[in-house]
Order: sequence, then C-alpha cells, then structure tokens
Amino acid sequence: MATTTNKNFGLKSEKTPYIGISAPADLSTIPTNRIVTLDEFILRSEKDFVYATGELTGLLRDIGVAAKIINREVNKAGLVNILGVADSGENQSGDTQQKLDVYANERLIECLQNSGEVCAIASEENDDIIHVPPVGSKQSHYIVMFDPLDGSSNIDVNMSVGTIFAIYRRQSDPVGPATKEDFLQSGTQQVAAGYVLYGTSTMLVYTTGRGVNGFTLDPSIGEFCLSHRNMRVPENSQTYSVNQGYYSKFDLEMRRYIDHCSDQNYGLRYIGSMVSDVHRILIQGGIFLYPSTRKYPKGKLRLLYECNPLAMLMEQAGGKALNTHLKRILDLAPHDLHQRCTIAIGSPAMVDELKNFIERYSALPL
Ligand code: AHM
Ligand code: MG
Repeated sequence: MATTTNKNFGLKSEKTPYIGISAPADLSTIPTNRIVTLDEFILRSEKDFVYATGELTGLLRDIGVAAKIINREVNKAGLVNILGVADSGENQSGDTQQKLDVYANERLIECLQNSGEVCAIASEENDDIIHVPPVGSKQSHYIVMFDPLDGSSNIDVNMSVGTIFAIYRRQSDPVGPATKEDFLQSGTQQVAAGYVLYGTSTMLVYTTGRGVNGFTLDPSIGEFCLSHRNMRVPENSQTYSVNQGYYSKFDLEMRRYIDHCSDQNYGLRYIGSMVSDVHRILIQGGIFLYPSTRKYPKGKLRLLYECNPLAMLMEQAGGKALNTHLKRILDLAPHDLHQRCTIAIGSPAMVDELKNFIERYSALPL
C-alpha cells in the first residue's frame, strides 16, 4: 500500500486514520517482560516520521529530563519550604501561582532551551511566547506549549498534579523568529502531545499520532520504563467526573445530563487535577466535564495548554473530546494564546450520550 502523509499529524501512514494504529511495529517483537526505557522507545519510533531528523526525538527526550527534575521537586514538596504562593503573585489568567508552578515552568524552559530543538515556547504561566536562541547553526522547526504544573492547588494537600505538553511544527520561515501564528494552529496540527502525572507513581504518557503509550518512572534507576503499551480507553463506563459543586451554575443541558448520571447510579470521581482525572478515565473509562459556569462562561481550561493535548491523547486512545457546543476540540481555531474552552472528554459512548442530552436540551444554537 502506498505510504502517504497523514494530514493531521505529519506521519507516514497507509491511508489509515490515525486512531487505532498500534505502537511502532518493531516493539511488538519485544517481550512484555523486557524493560524498554523511554529513550529507547523514542529512538525506535523515530523512523515513523516524515520529518525524521532526530529533532523531535531530542525534544521528547528533553521533556523526559525536565519531567524527572520536576518529579524530584514535587516529591519532596512536603519536606522543604517550597510550598505556598510565589512572590510573583498571579499568572496571566488571574490564578494564584504556586512556587512549584514557577519551578516547573523554569525547568521545562531550561531543558527545552539547552538542546536547541525548539525555536519558541508558550507556557500557561507566561503572558507571551518565549523565543529560544538557536544553538550553534541548528535550525529548529518545532514549537512547544505546556502547562508546567496543572492542578497545582492540589500540592498543598499532597494530591496528584501533572505537566501537560503539546508539540507543533512551526509554520513560519525557519530563518526568522517564530510568530504567534505558529502557536495558534488547531489541535489537529499537533505532532506530539502528552502529560506527566506525579501520582502514587510518576508516569509519562504520550502520543505522536500512532497510539498512546505510558511509561512509569522507576526511581531506582531514574528511567521512565514502558509500562502501558498501546493504551485504549474503554468504549463505555459508568463514571463521570465534574465539579458538581457548580451544579446550579451549569446550563440546563448539563444539569439534565448530571441528573441522568445520578439516576443511573453512575459513580462520581473528581480529583480537581485534570491530568489525574483524565488519566483515570484513559485507564478505566468515563467522562470528564468542565462546562461553562457563571464564573467561567467560556469554560475554565485552556485550549492550547490543556484541552488540545489531552484531546489528541484521548482520540489516539479511541476516545472523543468535544466542547459543549459539540465541536471537536481538535478542530477549534485558536485566536488567543490563553483562550479557554469548555470540554467533554472520555469514553466515546459516554461523550455520545452527553451529546444527545445537549442536542435535546440546549437552548443555544449548536
Ligand atoms: P490550573 O491550571 O490553574 O491548575 O487549573 C486547572 C485545573 C484542572 O487541573 C482541574 O480540572 C480544574 O482546574 C479544577 O477546577 P475547579 O477547582 O474549578 O473544579
Ligand atoms: Mg492548568
């Protein structure tokens, strides 16, 4: 079969939609009890890319290094005087910044700057894009966006937090500086996306558009090891995840859906850290919702740093991700670096079930 370029994610594919493609073929020959480190996996996967110059490989490895450094600090957060609000006060979106947010932000920027694989960065914690000076004569073709420490209000109570990242190829001329337009690409243009979950164990889960794989950090050897091959979200489930405390602030269709979940005795699980909630759903199934509220009429979560990368991962694992106007998250056209959006993400049958409620009860044009 002819090899073509997958328009969505810049991959070599065989006219197959990207969903459902398993882990790179040569991994299937490796016994499941043999340790495969993140570095080995990334290198083995490199040949799947049209743009296989080693840049993306290097970039993913940089993120892996930053994740280990952040993990070290998150793990000892209770032991050192690093908790609390940073001197810098609030971030661009008006949220209180925690010290570890700042630490994670700085380490990620540092690690990505060192190797010169990336020409510019955007972070949830920075107002504007950060240009990365070229390293030597290297021309870098990638930009990275991240939320360095999502769910940081959980740190003080020793609950799970996460780092979310998205990688795109720049659209502007590689000779000049990256532009804002490089960052305002729709989620379908992501070439890789993932998260690090600092939980009971630390996991890095990512996709390059050929399925989703998860790596667990083995602290004794300091390596992320392949632990979850070709992750697939269960088709259906009976668990929903939403901050139900805002029930009276939700639109009618959302209240009707939540009533339905309750009538059907669905289980409610909500950690308040999107990475953790979405990770649970990836493994056990369910739906995560952050709809509009009176405080956040457009939703609270950020399209570029949170919703797009997690939507790519969820779709790659066989799930769905829509906003509450029933538009596919990955198709939304970004207009602002820090724009927020509503989201419903998870098992496909549950997202479809919600869709029916929205179609039936929404007063707004969809
Ligand atoms: P943050 O990026 O400022 O940490 O906010 C995002 C977090 C998500 O991880 C989580 O799902 C959500 O905010 C929780 O919000 P709420 O407390 O309103 O339920
Ligand atoms: Mg966040």
